[in-house]
Amino acid sequence: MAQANIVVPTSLPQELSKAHFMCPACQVSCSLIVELEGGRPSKIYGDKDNPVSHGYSCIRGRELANYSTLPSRLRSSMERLPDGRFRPISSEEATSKIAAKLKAIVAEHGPRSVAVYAGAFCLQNTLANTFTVAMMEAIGSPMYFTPEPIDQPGKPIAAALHGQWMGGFQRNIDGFDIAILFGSNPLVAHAGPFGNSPAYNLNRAKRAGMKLVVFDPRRSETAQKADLLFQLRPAEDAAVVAGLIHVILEEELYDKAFVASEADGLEALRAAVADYSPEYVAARADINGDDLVTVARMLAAAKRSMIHFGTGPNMSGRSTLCEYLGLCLRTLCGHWPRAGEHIRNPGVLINFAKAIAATRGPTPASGFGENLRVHNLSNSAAGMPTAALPDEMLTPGEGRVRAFLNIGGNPMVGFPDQEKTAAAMASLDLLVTVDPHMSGTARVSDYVLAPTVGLEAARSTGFWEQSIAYPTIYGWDVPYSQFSPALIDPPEGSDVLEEWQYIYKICQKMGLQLTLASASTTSIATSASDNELPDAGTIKPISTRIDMNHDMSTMEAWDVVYRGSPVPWNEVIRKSAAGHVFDVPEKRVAPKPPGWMGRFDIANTEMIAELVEMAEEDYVAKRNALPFRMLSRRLKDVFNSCWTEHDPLRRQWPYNPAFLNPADIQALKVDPGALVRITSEKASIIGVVEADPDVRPGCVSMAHGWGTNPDEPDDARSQGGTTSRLCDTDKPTDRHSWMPLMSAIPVAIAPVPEAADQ
Ligand SMILES: Nc1nc2c(c(=O)[nH]1)N[C@H]1C(S)=C(S)[C@@H](COP(=O)(O)OP(=O)(O)OC[C@H]3O[C@@H](n4cnc5c(=O)[nH]c(N)nc54)[C@H](O)[C@@H]3O)O[C@H]1N2
Ligand SMILES: Nc1nc2c(c(=O)[nH]1)N[C@H]1C(S)=C(S)[C@@H](COP(=O)(O)OP(=O)(O)OC[C@H]3O[C@@H](n4cnc5c(=O)[nH]c(N)nc54)[C@H](O)[C@@H]3O)O[C@H]1N2
Ligand code: SF4
Ligand SMILES: [Mo]
Repeated sequence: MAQANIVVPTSLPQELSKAHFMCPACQVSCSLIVELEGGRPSKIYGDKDNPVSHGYSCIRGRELANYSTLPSRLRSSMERLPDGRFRPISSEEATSKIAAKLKAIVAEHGPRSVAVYAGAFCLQNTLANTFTVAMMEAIGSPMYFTPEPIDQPGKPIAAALHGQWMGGFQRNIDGFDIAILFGSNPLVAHAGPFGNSPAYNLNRAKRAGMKLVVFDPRRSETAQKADLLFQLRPAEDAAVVAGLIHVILEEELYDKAFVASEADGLEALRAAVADYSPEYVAARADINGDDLVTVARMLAAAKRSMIHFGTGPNMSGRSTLCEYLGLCLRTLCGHWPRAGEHIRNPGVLINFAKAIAATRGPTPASGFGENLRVHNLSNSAAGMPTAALPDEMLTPGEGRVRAFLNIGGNPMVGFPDQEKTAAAMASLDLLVTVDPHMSGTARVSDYVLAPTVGLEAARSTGFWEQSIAYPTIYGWDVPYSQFSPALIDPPEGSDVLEEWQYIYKICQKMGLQLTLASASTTSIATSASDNELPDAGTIKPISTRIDMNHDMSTMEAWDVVYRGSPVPWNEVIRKSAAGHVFDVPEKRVAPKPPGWMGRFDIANTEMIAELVEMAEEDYVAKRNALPFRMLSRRLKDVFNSCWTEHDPLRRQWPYNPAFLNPADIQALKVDPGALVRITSEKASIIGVVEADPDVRPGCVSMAHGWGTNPDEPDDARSQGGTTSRLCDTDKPTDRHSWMPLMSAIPVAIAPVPEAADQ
């Protein structure tokens, strides 16, 4: 274990030292100060001198001090016995058994029978994800799945249909005249345009003159800071964006020169939004039509804007259409970085493609890579369609997925349609989970591999830097990087490895040859990133063939994974223990090369058809079938299903409350704290009522990631309710991603009789 970043200031008592550490507890990589007493962490807080996180931290980061020694934390791997109980198993024995089983399954059923799910704690862990991708390549299986198609799949899919701007997607946070957020709550989720330290960045942008407009059926923490808030009816976001386009076109406010030079389809788009007058949209979404016109005019008058759709609209049925219309709006306003403009972050660890003020034009949204055997699906711009993976496991025949590695994810509560996910997991010949806790998915796994956690492993900000090429999350404005060596050893007597070490061992024991692609030359594996554009000064991939006969050290793994980075990896290690802004030459957007042919398509046939169909649907009848809408949301203290078992993070609620407007609570004749049954067309769950005047009447707002598996007893008050049970993957909302409704789900709510509430 390297302890290079520990400094012992003279002012501290003996035995007490302080160290900097990059928080690995979510994707945004805050810089923390860790106080160590006798080598163990005693206190953690945000580093106020850090140039990007400015002292920000949340309770999850501060609680890392206790994370290693939580009673629920696995100190060794586990094997499930035939009677369903688990026994501890050494990492050597577990990896040997898994390797033997995987080898036999591949030999008998082919490489495609092995699938992997790179969950949140694989994707954001560069070593884990790079080794996972390399393992799948070595096996020869294309079945690599991520959470993206059940998150905001419309982003990359719409970018493919519309065309990506090679001058970059993002701009400096303080550079916007207006930010319009649809169903996104960055002050809690740290997703979307304000990066980490969201309150600091939002204030900074507001001081620089930015106006904030929020569309959310819930007056969220971010919505409370808005200059204009539209507490719209759920799932009407696409109609609202069509309305904004309608006003901008009707009032001729669009950037005529930019549209003429860069986009095709203006007249078809104009015709398709003709029905979406402010009056029609206002009635449909139950918002103020005059204010909508005001927003359209503000947007058109702005020079720079940020239009961001969070998980709310992406999960409520028209993910691709919302994102697509958002891109059309941006194109109509000409709000893309232009030639000569400063590029937000030239990159420390990541080689970003050369920025050019042009688009290559539309690219296929799906239909490439591997075909699934079900629903005529294929790989898509958002990656392999995760919502269809359970069907792929359950459908008999050649090529069926029989072995499943779940690395840092929790499909049993995260995948939509819990009943089907449970059946799919039960159908497997081998289910392996890499997780520090006995999560819902771990509890149905054959093997649970116990990883190092928190301060026990070295961490790098590379993932967050990658996000600059990617519109879901939002990197930094400056070439910042932090590398933190491991600070502590795992608790004595434990047998835990880093995720990548498990994968490496399994591959060694399977006799596989790994070739690792440098993360400095690839982008997030599933995203249609600028790096993949062949005309834009292509980045040549760097890969390293590993000598599989040697034991790789962590530092060697990092070295390989960041080979070829713009700032040499050794320099990053040397300078960035506390986080460092590197002196990287500024880059600017290059002009469009002469004779360039690519143009945006602002009238994609499929999208125009959906607009027409949406205008024709009987939205009143649709609305009235079931009275409530279940809205997806995030809770401040927990991260999806993580840390829901850790007391300090359950201090406010030991379950996921069903937030309802007080008027609805009264009409339901229940009291706050009572249990209610929430029933969708698919299933029903129990929720604990919490009054929240900020929730729009007719909506119930609930976080996912809680609750038990279908064959375990429900206990809403201590475990919460599993909202994914309400989702129905037999009713997809998108043909590319197969995502079903995961927000704005029609539900009925009824009191649970008191006798049943024990
Ligand atoms: N503290 C914390 N942070 C997290 C997470 C967490 O669990 N906890 N999860 C992480 C993950 S995996 C992700 S993907 C990001 C997500 O980050 P965000 O996309 O910002 O997610 P939320 O905070 O859930 O905000 C979604 C908002 O959408 C609203 N909404 C729901 N349905 C609709 C609709 O139909 N239309 C509109 N306009 N709004 C709607 C909800 O009321 C809610 O306020 O957050 C990440 N950060
Ligand atoms: N109904 C509904 N469903 C949803 C959503 C929704 O809003 N509503 N949101 C969707 C979204 S946006 C996402 S991203 C997915 C979340 O999808 P997942 O990535 O599948 O879910 P998490 O709950 O974040 O699971 C993380 C798991 O990692 C484990 N873990 C924590 N720390 C570590 C670590 O250091 N190493 C390893 N190996 N494991 C660790 C945790 O114990 C947990 O079991 O859920 C999706 N599902
Ligand atoms: S916001 Fe994320 S990175 Fe920052 S302290 Fe919290 S969990 Fe850690
Ligand atoms: Mo997510």
